[in-house]
Amino acid sequence: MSEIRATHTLALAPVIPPASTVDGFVQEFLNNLNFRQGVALSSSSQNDRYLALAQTVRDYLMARWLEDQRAQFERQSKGVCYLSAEYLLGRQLDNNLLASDLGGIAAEAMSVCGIDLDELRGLEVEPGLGNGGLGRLAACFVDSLATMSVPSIGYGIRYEYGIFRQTFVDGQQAEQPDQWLALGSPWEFPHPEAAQIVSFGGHTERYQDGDVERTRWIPAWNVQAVPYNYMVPGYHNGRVNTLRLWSAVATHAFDLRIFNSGDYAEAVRAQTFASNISKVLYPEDSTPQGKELRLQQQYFFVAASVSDFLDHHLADGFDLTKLPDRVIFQLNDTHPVIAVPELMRVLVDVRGLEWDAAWEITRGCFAYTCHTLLPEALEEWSVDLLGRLLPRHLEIIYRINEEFLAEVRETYGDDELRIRNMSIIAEHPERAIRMAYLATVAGAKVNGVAELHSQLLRDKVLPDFAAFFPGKFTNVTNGVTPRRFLRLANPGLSSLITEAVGPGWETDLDRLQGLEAYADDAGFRTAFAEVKAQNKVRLRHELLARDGLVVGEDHLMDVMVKRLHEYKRQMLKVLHIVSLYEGIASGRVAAAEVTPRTFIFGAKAAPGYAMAKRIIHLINAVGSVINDDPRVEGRLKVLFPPNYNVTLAERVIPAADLSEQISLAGKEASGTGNMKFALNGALTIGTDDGANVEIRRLVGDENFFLFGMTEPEVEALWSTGYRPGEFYQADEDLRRALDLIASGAFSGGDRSTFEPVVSNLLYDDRFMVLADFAEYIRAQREVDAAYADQDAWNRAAILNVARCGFFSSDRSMRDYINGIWHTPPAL
Ligand code: GPQ
Repeated sequence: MSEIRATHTLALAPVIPPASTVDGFVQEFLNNLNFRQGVALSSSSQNDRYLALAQTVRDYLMARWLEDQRAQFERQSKGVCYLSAEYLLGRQLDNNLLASDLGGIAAEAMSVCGIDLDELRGLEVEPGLGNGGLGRLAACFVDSLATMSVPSIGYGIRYEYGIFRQTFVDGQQAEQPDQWLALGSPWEFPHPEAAQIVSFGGHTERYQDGDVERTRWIPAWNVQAVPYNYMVPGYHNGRVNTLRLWSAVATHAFDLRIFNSGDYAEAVRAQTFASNISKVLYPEDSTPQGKELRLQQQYFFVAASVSDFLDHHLADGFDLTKLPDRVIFQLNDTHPVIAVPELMRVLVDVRGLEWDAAWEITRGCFAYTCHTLLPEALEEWSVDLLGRLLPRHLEIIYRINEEFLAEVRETYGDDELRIRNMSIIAEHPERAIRMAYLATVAGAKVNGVAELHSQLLRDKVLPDFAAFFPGKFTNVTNGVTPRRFLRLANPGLSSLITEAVGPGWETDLDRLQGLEAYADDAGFRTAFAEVKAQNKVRLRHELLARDGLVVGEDHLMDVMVKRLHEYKRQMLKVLHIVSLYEGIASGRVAAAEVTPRTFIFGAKAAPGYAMAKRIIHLINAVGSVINDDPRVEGRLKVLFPPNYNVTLAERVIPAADLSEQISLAGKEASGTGNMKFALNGALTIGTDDGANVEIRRLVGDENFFLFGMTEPEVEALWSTGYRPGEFYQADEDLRRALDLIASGAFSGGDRSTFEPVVSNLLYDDRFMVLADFAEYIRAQREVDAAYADQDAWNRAAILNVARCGFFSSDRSMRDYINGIWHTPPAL
């Protein structure tokens, strides 16, 4: 009795946050430093102080977090489970200080203790649990969901090593392990008591359960999934949502059995084997990796997440047929799609539902977001591999496919070609599961990530499905969180915005429209230019301290930061730079006539992507020649700080004048960097691709430098046979630039170093760099001309900011909520 009473009393005990005063903060900080870190202030290291500070911020958020978890359970209202293999979070300290409105108090408290808050900020190693846009989008979305008080959980993997740390050795990319956990993360809360068992391998068997025949899976091995919770605080709304990332460890049973048998080495091997599952993030972006371990990772985290939700979030006696009214599992690309047969397995094999009822539930519980148009990036798993690893799931997928194709037959008759095209199982080159098709068949909705992308997805990638499932396909244009990418990254511009339009724009970004009027205010334009100049100075200091790189003074800051991929066309940018350089170096152009520019690149290449790594090498090689050539001194600078990540993005983007968004039309699903630049007052030079289309429509043609073929033009050129050599022959500037690279001018006279890059462009050029070169150069000349009139440039930049409120991820969330999820905020 006393035990029950005690628990009951404790359950009612309020969680009391520390006092929101400088004194309260200091007290809590010292407590954490002394009693958790176990050090005195006088003898504490900077890392001790960082950890104690982080713990203090956590303490303030804790009461709200616990309360929100309790309230979410009690309400049982419909919520979102966002399933994503990646979350590219960026640093937490600043974000959490901002969200909880403790920035001012913390700064004062630290100074009372004789500590420089900025220095502590710099110690945090960002959790880089994602590759690029897809992972960063997930991080923006959970931020917005918390800020909008939407009941939601983000589920993912706690990789022990996130995206590799990039260094350059002789200009070439080298990859170092990302030891983000080396000094411990103060932001995570392990919950071993809530571990889930995830099974693999083995076989299935039928058995008689009364008068029904059922199937059970007899797995061969399993691992424990241990959840780690992370706080996701909403902005100034007192909400704290949860991000729950899974870590793999060997199961106790497995362990004990082997330990008891006396085989210590085998037991340790089992441990290692299990923990391998969450060991490292695959550094691939927009290309699938057909690796067994990757499928293990995918199944590992979705199986744990689905069970976690069913076991811990549903009220006792919950009627599972009502599940679609209680939860929507959003599939962030195909990586979590194995959750579909997993939910079917749990409902049918474990919970004993009939197949049809289970399928009805499942179809109501999933929605799928596609993030690509590259056919080679659509995941497929060989039947052989999937069947070995997840035999029961393969059976379930076969049955889903069989029933789906029967429906297709009902509609179209025995149209075998169509049936083969729509089958979830591909037959060539090997039998494989098309994960995007499975997601499309199961999902209540399927969305692309920008208008053009969604249209091409419907018309080009999945046209048969769009015809068969009218109403299933929809668009949600991506967005970015204005808290991190404007308020935190650009305090100068943020203050200016607040002065102009008043407070509150951080959660209602359409209010940026109020800046429109200020574009014509000369005083405002001056203040705006001053902020941009200060941001450049800040970047200058940062790059000097971080990498010893020197940004040109009073230069146009021309920035291309994103993953290195041929379709994104960093090569086009390189050719522009080489062309400018060649003009000066050959004496045909006077250096004084060239607009002084600093080109900044940031890009990681997938370690196995040879061409991407050659392009990185080339950029560095071009940079070292140009930066050392006295003939261009003061006019051109090429900087490539290594290890571009969220932290660096927050410095670079606010300093940019020109945003390079130059993918081949029809290849970039959306882009989100493009939105961040425009919101920070950079002008875009871009193709008619991804969300560029919407940016240009909103900011106006006159405030955007458009160039290049449209998607239909690209298609037309392909179908008539694209011969890049003809463009080379026809364009003298292009010839000179390519010839200079081929001559070995950037490789110490060695013509072989960049020969593969040059040949690739001349004889293959899948992404039509040469075809768009002339237009790109033309547009860059327009940039130069526009930049010459600083006042007009600033006006255009202000209009970019004023007109891009649409690109808040809060708006994306509203679109998902209204069109797909139907999960109202819990206010
Ligand atoms: N994206 Cl398929 C990734 O970052 N990784 C991937 O594996 C795939 C897509 C990006 C995509 O290239 C960008 O255009 C999008 O803006 C981004 O996803 C978010 O939707």
